[in-house]
Amino acid sequence: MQDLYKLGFNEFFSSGLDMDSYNGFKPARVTSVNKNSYTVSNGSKEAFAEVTGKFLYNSDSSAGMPATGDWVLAQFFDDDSFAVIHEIFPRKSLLKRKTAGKKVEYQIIAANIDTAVIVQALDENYNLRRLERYLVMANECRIKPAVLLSKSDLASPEEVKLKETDIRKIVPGIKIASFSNNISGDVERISSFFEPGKTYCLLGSSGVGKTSLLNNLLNQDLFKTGEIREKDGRGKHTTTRRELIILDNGAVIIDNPGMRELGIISAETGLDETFGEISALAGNCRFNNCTHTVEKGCAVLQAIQEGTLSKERYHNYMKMQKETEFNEMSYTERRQKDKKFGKYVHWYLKHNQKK
Ligand SMILES: Nc1nc2c(ncn2[C@@H]2O[C@H](COP(=O)(O)OP(=O)(O)OP(=O)(O)O)[C@@H](O)[C@H]2O)c(=O)[nH]1
Ligand SMILES: [Mg+2]
Ligand SMILES: [Zn+2]
Repeated sequence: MQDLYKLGFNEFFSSGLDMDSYNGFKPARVTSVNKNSYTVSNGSKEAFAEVTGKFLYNSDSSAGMPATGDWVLAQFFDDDSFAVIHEIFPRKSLLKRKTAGKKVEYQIIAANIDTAVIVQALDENYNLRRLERYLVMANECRIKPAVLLSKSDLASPEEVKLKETDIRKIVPGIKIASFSNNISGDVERISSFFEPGKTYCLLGSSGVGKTSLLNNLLNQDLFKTGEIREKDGRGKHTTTRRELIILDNGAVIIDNPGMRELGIISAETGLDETFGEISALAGNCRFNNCTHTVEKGCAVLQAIQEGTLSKERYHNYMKMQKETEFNEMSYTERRQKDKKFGKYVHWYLKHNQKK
């Protein structure tokens, strides 16, 4: 059990499932998810794992299946080298995003994350508007965000300071660290960013140096990193699956494939939290149903005019607001259609089984 606590297990999880009724089953943490299989760890050893048929039969969405970072109850075989997953412990948090492309569906990123670490490189990749998008996602999932700025070797110390200050302006009090993977010993300097017993998820575009950071933290080239494309300076999506790794100091990190786009579905809380000052201003608009676009007496527009709210931030807010409204609508429609179909299947089975 000691090893499990090292992996982040705690009373929150152990009190969520009556473990006595699972005689002989043991808790383990999902370290990676493959097409039809998983790897799980008991803190000292990794095992190949599969789910029971019950999972495949019962789960109507990907949220019902184990995700990287999940705590599960499993039955171990063959000297703990193979496991069958029977239950998922109640989750402390679930990080999800809209799937890439036109489909309005959620994709599970990882479970039981304490901090979502948004990684941006201090080159053209640095972008406050994209940062806000990641913040909305983290806040919507009620996961604390933090920021890591990589490739500090490509910017002057003054520039790094300035960028950190700009981020603090939009998210007061957020934890930020800047570092370079290319300066020897620099990653060591920021290693206390990752606290023992906590689980971190590295998020950001392809090529910002997430995996390089992980390798540096582990002090070995364990995972593949990729060259940047000459043409546009972007990464090549070197990391292809989420992977949970435990550092020597006891912090747990999940590396992720770089994200191309970050759409959002229904993110009212996330937007309110990320754009707190805009929500507060909206309360002062003359009309209750103010759209903050053309109305007289709009406190949001007034703030832009007075220069206390930046136009770029306002536009980003409005854009995401529209996007979430649109996606929310199609998502609800889809769910309703799926539900109707589910009911039909149920009815059909009931009426045709006895024949
Ligand atoms: N100059 C500079 N280059 C870096 C730094 N960190 C990483 N790189 C380079 O950036 C490229 C991409 O690094 P990766 O660690 O593979 O990036 P990633 O974020 O894991 O990318 P994906 O796995 O595709 O999401 C590699 O060529 C690294 O050598 C840094 O701090 N400074
Ligand atoms: Mg990578
Ligand atoms: Zn208004």
